Amino acid sequence: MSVHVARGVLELPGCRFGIFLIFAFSPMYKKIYFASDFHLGSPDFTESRLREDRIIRWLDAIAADCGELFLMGDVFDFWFEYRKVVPKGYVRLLGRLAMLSDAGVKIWFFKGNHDMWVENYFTQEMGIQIVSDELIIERGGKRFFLHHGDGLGPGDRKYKVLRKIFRNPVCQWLFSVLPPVIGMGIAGGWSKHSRAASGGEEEFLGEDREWLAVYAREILSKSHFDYFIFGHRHLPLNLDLGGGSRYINTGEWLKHNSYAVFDGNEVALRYWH
Ligand SMILES: [Mn+2]
Repeated sequence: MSVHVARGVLELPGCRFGIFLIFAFSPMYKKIYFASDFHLGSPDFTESRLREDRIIRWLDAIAADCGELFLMGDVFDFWFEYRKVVPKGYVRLLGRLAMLSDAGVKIWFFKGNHDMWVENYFTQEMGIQIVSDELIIERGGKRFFLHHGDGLGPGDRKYKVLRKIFRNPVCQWLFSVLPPVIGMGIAGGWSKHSRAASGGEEEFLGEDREWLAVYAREILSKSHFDYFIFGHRHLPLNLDLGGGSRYINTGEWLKHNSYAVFDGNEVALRYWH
């Protein structure tokens, strides 16, 4: 039956309209979206649910023209995947991501400093690709350097040590054998002291001192990229790095509701209201 319909469409006199349709719906014209730092779960259930609803409305709005979705880290304020158990909550977000993925949207999930303990659950359930560190891609003839942004650039020595411990397989195994009520309890306490929960305003340090811009310039001295896209900073940024390169920070969704979108030609920083 479907074969007959397809043949019927091709045999229509308005064949050019058919070609238009093929182009109009081809993935070439779909946009690429980048967002990070939803920090779902923080500071409490009620506020997190409101934020989750906002994110859902945004996902619904972009669904029609979204070809790829890059979740650039810290989607969850804490996530730990036990061998057979995952944390409660976030069903709406997970449901929407599953819907998008089933509809053909390629989804990437970057490990953030808050949710680096993802294993294969999202991949198995939703076909989401997990990214551990940086990801270098080329789209529309542009080169992208993508990373959550934690542990890069000068300074932050304490966190860089901590990151090694957090990412150590033995340490992760030790944590995984703790009963979840203890493990999640420790994580909850730590999460309360995190930046997201404190609600402090992030201050722009200037183009020369923003450490991810410093890091990007360092990379640029070795290799050209059109776009560096990071999260983690909790400050939406769109900075000119010179030589046709830009540093975009996707910001966060506690206050800014910011995201980046690539239309096949350039990356723009946008806000969802
Ligand atoms: Mn972060």
